[in-house]
Amino acid sequence: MPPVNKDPSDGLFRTDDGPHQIDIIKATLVGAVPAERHLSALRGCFSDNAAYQAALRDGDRLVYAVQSGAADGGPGALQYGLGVIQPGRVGLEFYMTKGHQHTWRQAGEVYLALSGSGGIVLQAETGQARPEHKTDTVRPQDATGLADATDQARFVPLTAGQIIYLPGGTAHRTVNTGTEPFVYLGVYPADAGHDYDATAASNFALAVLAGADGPVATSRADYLAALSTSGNSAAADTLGELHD
Ligand code: S6P
Ligand code: ZN
Repeated sequence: MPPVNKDPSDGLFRTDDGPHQIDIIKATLVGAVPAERHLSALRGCFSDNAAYQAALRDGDRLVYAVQSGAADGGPGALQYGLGVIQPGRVGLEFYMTKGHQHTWRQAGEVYLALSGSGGIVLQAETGQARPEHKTDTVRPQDATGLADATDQARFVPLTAGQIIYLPGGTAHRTVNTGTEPFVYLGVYPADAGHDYDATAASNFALAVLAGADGPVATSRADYLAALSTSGNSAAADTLGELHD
C-alpha cells in the first residue's frame, strides 16, 4: 500500500513518494476516503419527480462516489477523481452524477472508462440541445470540438478502455446505463474547480433514459412534456412516438 497523507482540509488523497493504487476489483482508490452522493443530494437532477420522491421514501440510496487524488500543487498541477456510479434508475432516467462546469472554464479534462458501461453528457455553455442530438447515435470520435460550438449537447457512450477528452467550457455529467457499477477516472487541472450552479438551474438538456431497445439520450424538454401528459408509466411510449 502506498504511503498515505490524507489532508482533511480538502478531502484529497495525497501521496508524495509513491504511485497511487486503484483496486480494480473493488473499484476503490487504496487509502482514499470516498465522497458519496446519495439520492437526496441529487434533488432537481432527475426529471420524474414522482419517481424521485418514491425512491427517496424507499431509502436514500447511494448513487455514486468519487475518490480524488493529487500530488503537491503549483502552476500546472493535475488531480484526478475515480468515480463509481451504481446501477439504477429514477423513473426511466439512469443514475448519474450531478454534473458541473469547471469554475475555471478553460480547464479541460480527460475521462477514461475503466469498467461497466455508461457514458457522458457533454454540453456547451448555453445548454441547448440541437435537434439532431435528440437521440443517441453519437460515436465517441464525434465528441471532440465542443469548444467551437455554443449550442451543442451530446451523449457519448463509453465502455471500458475508452478515453474521451473534454475541451474547456464543456459541462459534463456521467451516467451509468448498465447493470454493474460504472467506473471511470477523470484527470483535470488542480485549479479547475467545480461550478455546479452553471447547470443546476436549467439542468442538462439531454436525459439518458431506458428505452425499449436500450439506452437513449433524448431532449429533457421532450421527456418532461411526456411525463406531464402521460405520467411515468406511459412516458416511454410517448417518447417512442416522438422518436418515430
Ligand atoms: C471532476 C471530474 C469528476 C467528477 C465526478 C463526480 O472534474 O469531472 O471527478 O467530479 O464525476 O461528478 P460531480 O458532477 O458530482 O462532480
Ligand atoms: Zn470535471
